Amino acid sequence: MPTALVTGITGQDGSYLAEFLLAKGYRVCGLVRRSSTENFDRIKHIQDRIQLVSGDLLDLSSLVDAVRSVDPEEVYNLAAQSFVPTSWQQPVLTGEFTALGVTRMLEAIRTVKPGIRMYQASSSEMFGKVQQVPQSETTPFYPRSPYGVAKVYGHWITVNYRESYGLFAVSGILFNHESPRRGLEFVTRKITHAVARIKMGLANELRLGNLNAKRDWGFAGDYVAAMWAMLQQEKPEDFVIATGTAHTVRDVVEIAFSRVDLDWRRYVREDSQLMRPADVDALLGDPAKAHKVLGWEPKVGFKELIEMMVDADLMALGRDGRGR
Ligand code: NDP
Ligand code: GDR
Repeated sequence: MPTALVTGITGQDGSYLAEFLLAKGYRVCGLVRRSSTENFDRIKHIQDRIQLVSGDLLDLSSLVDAVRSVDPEEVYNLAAQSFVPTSWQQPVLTGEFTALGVTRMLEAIRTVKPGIRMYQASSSEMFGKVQQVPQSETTPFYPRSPYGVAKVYGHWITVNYRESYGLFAVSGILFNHESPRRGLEFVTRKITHAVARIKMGLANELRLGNLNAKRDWGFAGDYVAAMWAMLQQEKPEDFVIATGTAHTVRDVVEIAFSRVDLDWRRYVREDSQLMRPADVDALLGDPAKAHKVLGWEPKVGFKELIEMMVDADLMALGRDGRGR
């Protein structure tokens, strides 16, 4: 039975990846940081089948201890400060988690067990002000936020440890992926959660920033399969993971409101406070290499994804009245 260590297991992707690896017969261990209250909502349904170890990306010795005690064959480094607007408010902390945290994890692996295969969660935000359309593995980076800059560092340090020390360390450049487990602050979930609240009579307005922003949105459950596939290859290589289609924030709004037969124009307000200092206007991925080499294809389409999220938010609200 192979063993995987997943950092960020309490996050959206960590929870889907843990389910995926359990189904493949893995022993799954997750790194969790200390908190005054437990934050295991996304993994409580599998908690009796996974093992949690404590550690923090800020603390190298905790990572060394975690790698030593778990003794994994594979490490998935998903932990990060992942919300782009927060990265302007906490740029140094974002750099510590999202950039230097990667070096700490690579160092822990190099020191304890260099044969480990490591997946690094890189991001389409690295393309930022895009230099090519669509974006592929060879498109130059131009990040537009402290988060994007930190991810570029994480990406290149992963490449560098591969080239310097021969580690099997790969970087998946994933475009936006969503699900009913997406954090409430990200735009798709903010919209679907608000639509459910408006439908239930609990809210009457949704304030949004840039409605024209375009993203290549897929389903998180599909994307974790690509992470695993990258670590099963003969040689370590980086991959773009995307659907190859893009939509605007306005498209998300239209689908979500029409799912519950409401006219979005009556509820949505543009709020300049929610505009970013420097936004990423449009991202579109080219997943051709992943299709060819990994045999990876997304299964859930855009409309189906947004409707799935609206339905889940409606169900959750019906269940506990708060949608959480
Ligand atoms: P989430 O924000 O849902 O989860 C982030 C996870 O990181 C949480 O489990 C969080 O723990 C953990 N974490 C944060 N800081 C630390 C730390 N200092 N030490 C240990 N753990 C920490 O992110 P997603 O699941 O959406 O994304 C997973 C990864 O993929 C991230 O690196 C993100 O930047 C990247 N990514 C995501 C994309 C997406 O569209 N979702 C696209 C491309 C890349 P806690 O619960 O304690 O806060
Ligand atoms: P993003 O996701 O920044 O692409 O990062 P987010 O859902 O936050 O924003 C997408 C686009 O929507 C516009 N937008 C709004 N965004 C939010 N959050 N709230 C709003 O009210 C709003 N109105 C308009 C934004 O301006 C932006 O253009 C996500 C994260 O998961 C990163 O960790 C990951 O690396 C990238 O996706 C790929």
